Amino acid sequence: MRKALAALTPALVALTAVGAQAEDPPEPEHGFFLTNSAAAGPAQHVFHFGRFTDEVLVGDWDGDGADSVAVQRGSTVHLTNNPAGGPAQTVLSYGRPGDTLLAGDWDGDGDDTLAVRRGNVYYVKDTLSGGSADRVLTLGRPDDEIVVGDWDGDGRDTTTWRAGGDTLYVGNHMGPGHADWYFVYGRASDALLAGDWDGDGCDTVGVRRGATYLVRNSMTPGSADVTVRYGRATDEAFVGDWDGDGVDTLGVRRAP
Ligand SMILES: [Ca+2]
Ligand SMILES: [Ca+2]
Ligand SMILES: [Ca+2]
Ligand SMILES: [Ca+2]
Repeated sequence: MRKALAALTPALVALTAVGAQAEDPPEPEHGFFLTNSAAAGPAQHVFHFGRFTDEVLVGDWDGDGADSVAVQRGSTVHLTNNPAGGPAQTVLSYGRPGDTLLAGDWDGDGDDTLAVRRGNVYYVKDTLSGGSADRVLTLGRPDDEIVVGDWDGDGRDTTTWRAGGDTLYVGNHMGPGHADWYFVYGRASDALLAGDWDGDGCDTVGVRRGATYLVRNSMTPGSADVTVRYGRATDEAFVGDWDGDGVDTLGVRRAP
C-alpha cells in the first residue's frame, strides 16, 4: 500500500500542476498594465478597454478618489469608472475629431472633466456632457507641450507647458498671461508626465526616458527624487491614482 502511494504521488503532483495551469489564465500580453506601487515591479492589474487606436485619458470621473481610464475615438469619449474590460459606462461627444482632449478638475469640485485643445485655444467643460464649452481660453502657443496638474494644491487643475526646450512654465491659473513660475527639469527629448507621486496634494512632474521614469516631488530644478523602471520602452505611459490612496503611480498600455 505504502509503495503504491509513493508511485502515485508523482502522478498526483503532475495532475495538480496541470490543474493549476488550467485555473490560472496566462498573463495577458496586451492591454493596460497598472501598478499601485511607486517601486519597480510587475503590474498589479491588467485589463483591456477600448481599441489600441483610441487615445487614452485618465481621470476621476465620479469623484470617488480613484482614477480610471477613458478613450477618445473620433469625437466620442468612452468613459468607465472601474479599470476593467467590457463596455463603457458613459459615451459622450465633445470636440471634433483631431482635437486634443485633456482631463482635469478645472473647477475644483473633485470630479475630473474634459477640455478640448485646438491649437492654443482651450474649450473647458466642467460637467461630463456634450454641448458647448463652459469657458473658452487662450493659453501659450499652439505647439506648446502641455501637462495638467494641481501645482499649488488648491484643488483646481491648471497647466504646465514646455515650449520646445527643457524649461517648464508653471501656470496656477487657466487664462492668458505669463507663467507663475518656471524651472528646468529633464531633457527636451523626454516625455513629460504629471502626478502627485508623494501624496502631499500637490502635483509635480516626472519625465520618461525609455522605460525609466525620473520623478521630482517639487516644482524646482534638481535631480530626480525617485527613479523607477516600469514596463517597456515601447509602451505608452499614463499616470493615475488607481487605488485612491492619494498617491499617483504608473500605468502603461501595451499594443500588439
Ligand atoms: Ca473614480
Ligand atoms: Ca470638476
Ligand atoms: Ca491648482
Ligand atoms: Ca495610488
